[in-house]
Amino acid sequence: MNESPVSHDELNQAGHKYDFAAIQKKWLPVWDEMKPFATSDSTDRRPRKYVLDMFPYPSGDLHMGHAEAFGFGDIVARYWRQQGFNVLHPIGWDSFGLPAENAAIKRGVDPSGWTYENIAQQKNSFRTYAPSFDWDRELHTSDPEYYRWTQWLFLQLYKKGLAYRKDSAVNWCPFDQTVLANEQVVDGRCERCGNLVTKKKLNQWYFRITDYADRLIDDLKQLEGAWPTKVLSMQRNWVGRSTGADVDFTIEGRDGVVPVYTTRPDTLYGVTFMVVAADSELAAELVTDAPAETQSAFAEYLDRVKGESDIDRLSTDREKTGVFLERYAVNPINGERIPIWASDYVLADYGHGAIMAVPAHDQRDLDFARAFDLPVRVVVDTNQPVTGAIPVLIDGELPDDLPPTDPKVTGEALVGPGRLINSGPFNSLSKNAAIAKVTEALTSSGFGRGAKNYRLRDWLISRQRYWGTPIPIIHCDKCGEVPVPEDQLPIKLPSAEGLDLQPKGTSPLGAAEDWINVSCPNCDGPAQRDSDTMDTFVDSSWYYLRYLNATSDTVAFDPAEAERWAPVDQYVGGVEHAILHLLYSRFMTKVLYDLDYLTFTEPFTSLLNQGMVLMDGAKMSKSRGNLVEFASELSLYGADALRVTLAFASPPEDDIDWADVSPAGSAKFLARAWRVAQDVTSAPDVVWKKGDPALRRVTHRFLADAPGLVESFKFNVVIARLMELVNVTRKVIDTGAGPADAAVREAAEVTAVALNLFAPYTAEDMWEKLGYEPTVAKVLWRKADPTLLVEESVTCVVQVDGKVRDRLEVSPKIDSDELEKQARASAAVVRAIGDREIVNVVVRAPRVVSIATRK
Ligand code: ANZ
Ligand code: ZN
Repeated sequence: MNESPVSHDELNQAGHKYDFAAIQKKWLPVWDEMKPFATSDSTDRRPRKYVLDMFPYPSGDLHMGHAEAFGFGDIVARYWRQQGFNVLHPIGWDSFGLPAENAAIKRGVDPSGWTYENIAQQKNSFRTYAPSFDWDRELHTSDPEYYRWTQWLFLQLYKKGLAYRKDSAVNWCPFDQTVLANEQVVDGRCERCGNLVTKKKLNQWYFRITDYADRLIDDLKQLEGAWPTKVLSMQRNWVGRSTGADVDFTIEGRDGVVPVYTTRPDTLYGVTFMVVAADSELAAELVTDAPAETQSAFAEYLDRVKGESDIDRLSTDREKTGVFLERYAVNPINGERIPIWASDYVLADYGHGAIMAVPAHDQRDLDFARAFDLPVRVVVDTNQPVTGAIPVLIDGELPDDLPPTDPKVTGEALVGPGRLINSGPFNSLSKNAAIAKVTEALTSSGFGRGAKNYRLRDWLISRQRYWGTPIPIIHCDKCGEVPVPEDQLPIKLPSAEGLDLQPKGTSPLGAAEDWINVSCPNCDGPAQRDSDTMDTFVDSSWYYLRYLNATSDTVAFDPAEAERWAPVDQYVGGVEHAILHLLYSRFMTKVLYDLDYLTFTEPFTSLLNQGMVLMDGAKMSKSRGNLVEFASELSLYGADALRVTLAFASPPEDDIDWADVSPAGSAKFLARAWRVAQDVTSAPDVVWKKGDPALRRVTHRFLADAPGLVESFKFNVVIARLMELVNVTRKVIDTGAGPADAAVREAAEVTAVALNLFAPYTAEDMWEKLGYEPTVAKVLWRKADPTLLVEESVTCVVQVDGKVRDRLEVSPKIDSDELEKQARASAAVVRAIGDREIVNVVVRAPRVVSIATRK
């Protein structure tokens, strides 16, 4: 940070002091009047850009994290306007959700009142912070004008068979008394309140996102290079596509087959036991004929397993537990008889809930085998090289001096590449070749087939809480589920007055008798509304489209507008949304594409994840006592200094420690820049060309470099360069050609236009001082003059035998070798030398090269 003090002069000229509060007060009403960022003019022919910040959740006032994210988004939005684009940069509120409801219960107030008061406060802070929003498109997801269309969207999915209800064991938070999506369970605990999550069987609404699993992975290709690599892989892992084979095992004394899913069909000869999920139906069935002792051991075990989270169950560094079911399966490939165990490390709802255990090559199976002393058989020799020719077997063994490592002894499963052994006709094939060959053999013999599996589950969208979008379904005894006719939308939330919002496992809406009891749209008989509300991730899965027609009461959004503006060119927000929000928006976009409402399949073309704002190395929080309040920083330093500080602190992806930055230093820099504009004495029509050439070169270098830097999000570098420009300008004013020099005006104007990206108030005030009308936000970026970008050059004379044959324009810093090379390469020089031999070359860089030849 530039810590040089504000000059004496600057501070002492009464009435001419840089006063951020006065400047803010002066320009806010002007901008309110002008609406410089409105995008309502449909005849505007400029090319378009859509710049979007993840909309805030109104839980209180804005915080420093908002200041950072919205500051960065605003730099991008303002930048594209200067580059001649019509930029859509809207704002709204993600205003439904549990925190509002919990806060409302705690304070005994209405969730709606609480929410809209917070919004008013945030809006007020935003006004001062002055991001370049088009306020005419403001939306709140909790307005009936918005959620009417969320309900419409639900109905479109319902009609397509993508919204359905089923009974299932769901994640249940006993504290919040609500269902949680898998995504909302972190380390077995509720993402919101941190309490342990349990399982509960409930009838719930789902969106069939698993139908889109392949596309959710494959379409990530469109985003490579434009989304952070980390987010791309988080998306990929969340969907978790795995490829392998299903193998059909039979069970002694039981009809039919039990398929198991494996990613390693090449290890089929190494199967030494089978494991079924303890909480699967198959386990319950198999144990029924077992001795009473086994049955009670199993029942006890099952009780324990029911309280465990999937994450714990899959963990590799956990002691293995299980119960032998006294039953045997038969391996279809070699007829071998293997014992069947029940354990928690196999999940009931992945693959088929049963596995073929290959302890030699799977760590969890090995841990289990070692715990219960089950056999381990190596079938892939990982000491064998897999490249080169296939080795010839000697006595049925690979010709290897190094015997295969024994995992039963080492405790480490052999998971790497190698060649097959102990595997009948597949011996000596490489692991990868064997995976293909065994799958083929299974398919042709009818014992199995290639298969895929996904970690992704359908999206559980129903919540038993009040403050959300009501699900537009009516339940009729006669007709069953009846969708609410679209012309009856919105189904408005009843007033919270008189409703008990305390969580108790059923939706509070069920008690709103006047609301819940309706007549069936189909048969007119008595019926009831669905009392659940939707997960707020449904609201935010499509909001980027609603901005396009935020006030329409005839459509959710107009496909023609979507064609014009969408997809979003630049999305800005926190990495905490790297999985869910992005996954759901991507899903909804694909659904709307399939329904012919959209012509693109990915909603956000480019993504910027800002880092966090820390204090003293830790995440800010009230309880930790290191909370820096946005409101107090804003009144201490002003919006511009805050914005500059955040942009200057580091590259935007990195965390910022507020203890290490200097908003006061930023304010000083802004005062210096502002003072330069104040000092300019030339008129706007002064001829720049006549200005100080050195200053002009710095100005134009900046003009040339800044766009690329902004586009690669190097905001901190742009500010550093701007500081340099201001310093050089100041020198010319104070000790050089003086304030009347044309180059000083040019530099001041370029500074104002560039500062519009980071410090809009200061920029606007400078622009006025330079003699222009508002607003500087609409001024286009100037093109750098290429003649000012080349380094200064000198003329080098090249002589051959005393005669000047060429003149080269070269850098004054050129070295002798390079200069000689250039001289010898000159066509005129080559011609002058002809086929004579060079006997001497004298180089005096950078001015002269003299070549002598033998005559
Ligand atoms: C035999 C085998 C041998 C396996 C080997 C792995 C290595 P992903 O990649 O996650 O799809 N598996 C299958 N169903 C399971 C379930 N319901 N719960 C827990 N584990 C299950 O992993 C697939 C592998 O995980 C499968 O391949 C299976 O173990 C196990 F050397 O089969 B494998
Ligand atoms: Zn009916």
